[in-house]
This record gives sequence, C-alpha cells and structure tokens, in this order.
Amino acid sequence: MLKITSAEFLQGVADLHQLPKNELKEVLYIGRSNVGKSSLLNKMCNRKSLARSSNTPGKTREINYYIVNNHFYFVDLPGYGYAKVPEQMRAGWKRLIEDFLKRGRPIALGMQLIDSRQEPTPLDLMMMDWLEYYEIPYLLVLTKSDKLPVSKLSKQLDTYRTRFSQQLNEGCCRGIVPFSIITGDGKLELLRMIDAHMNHSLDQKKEAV
Ligand SMILES: Nc1nc2c(ncn2[C@@H]2O[C@H](COP(=O)(O)OP(=O)(O)O)[C@@H](O)[C@H]2O)c(=O)[nH]1
Ligand SMILES: [Mg+2]
Repeated sequence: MLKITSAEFLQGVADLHQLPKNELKEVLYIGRSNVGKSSLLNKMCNRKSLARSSNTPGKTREINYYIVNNHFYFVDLPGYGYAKVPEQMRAGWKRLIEDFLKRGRPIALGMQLIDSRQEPTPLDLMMMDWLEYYEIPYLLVLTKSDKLPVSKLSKQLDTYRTRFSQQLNEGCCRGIVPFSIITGDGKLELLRMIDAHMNHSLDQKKEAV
C-alpha cells in the first residue's frame, strides 16, 4: 500500500513552458471550483493546508505541482465552471488544459472529481471526453460523500455506474470512488489505485525496453 510520507508545493505553472522537465509520474486532480479538490489533495497527504482551500472559487488559474515522496507529482489543475468567470478567462482555462493534455506528460492517473450529490456538469463531461481521447486512465471521485445518507449514496453510485458503463468497460475509467474528508471514506481506495497505476505504467515501460 502506498504511504505518503512527504508532500511539498513545488510550483504554480501559468505558462506551459514552465512545466517540470523531469519525467516523474503525475496524478491529476480535476474538477469544478468548490468540488473539494484542495480538500482531497490535503487529505491524501495528511496535511491541513498544503493546497490552499480557496474562498474565491475560480481564482486559481495556475496548474499547481506538488512533489510527493520525492517520487511523483500531484497536479492540481485549475477549477472550472464558476458562474461569475468572464468568457475570456473561461477560454483561457480551456486552452491551458487542452494544451497541457496534448503535451503527453507521463500521467499515471487522472482523478475527475464530481460532487456526490450532483450530476456531472457539461464541463465535467467535456473533461472526461478529453481524458478518454488522450487515453489517460482516470477515476471518478464522488466528493463530499458524508453529505448523503448511505442509501442515497449507493443509489447515486448505481446511477453513475450505469451512466458511465461504457467508459468503465471499454474506456479509460478505472472506477467510481466515493470520498469524504470528514469520514475518510475512499482514501485507502484512492491510495491503492494510485499505487497500482504508478507501478503499472512502470512495468509497461520495462516491457517496452
Ligand atoms: N462535508 C464536506 N465538505 C467538504 C468535503 N470536501 C470539501 N468540502 C468543503 O467544500 C468546500 C470547497 O472545498 P475546496 O477543497 O476548497 O474545493 P476546490 O475549490 O475544489 O479546491 C470547502 O468549504 C470544504 O470544506 C467533504 O468531503 N465533506
Ligand atoms: Mg482549490
């Protein structure tokens, strides 16, 4: 089981020329503003405020790199979907994310976060389409699972599994995981999945040599 023993903020990237040059594996955190991205990242690292939990959603426009165990990166992509963001900024976000994905970074796993109480938004679906297109393995992480009664959460999981059965069976979606920073629900599962994908891609590389 993966154990996170150290995690440090490395850099914020606003211009893709600033991306780290080494080839450490990356785990992406993707989701709309306020979905619980910073909270998830902090919880995974057992830290209170490694990733800033912002009160002004839509403000972070940088791709934030964190180095974990001196061995791989957690990459916090800028949140999207904040209603008050001007159209120009929205277009800038889209370009940044797509240019980033096009670069063919060594991405081990994407974490697509969606609020467990809600349906995916059009931008969530667009992100999933991009992950599929670039063949990046990803998880759907249903955040704030503590806010739903157990029976409703399990119903919601069924709904998601049915709706995204094609992505689960034939595409790049590797699972749907409920998560809560309050109860710790999902944390072990996410650590296990990150670990598996990290090693999986290493093995693939070895085989290719
Ligand atoms: N109840 C509950 N609240 C959460 C959870 N995760 C995040 N939040 C709250 O949701 C809000 C947005 O979280 P944040 O991590 O800043 O979202 P981000 O904008 O996606 O980075 C904050 O008030 C968090 O405390 C969770 O698992 N359970
Ligand atoms: Mg945040």
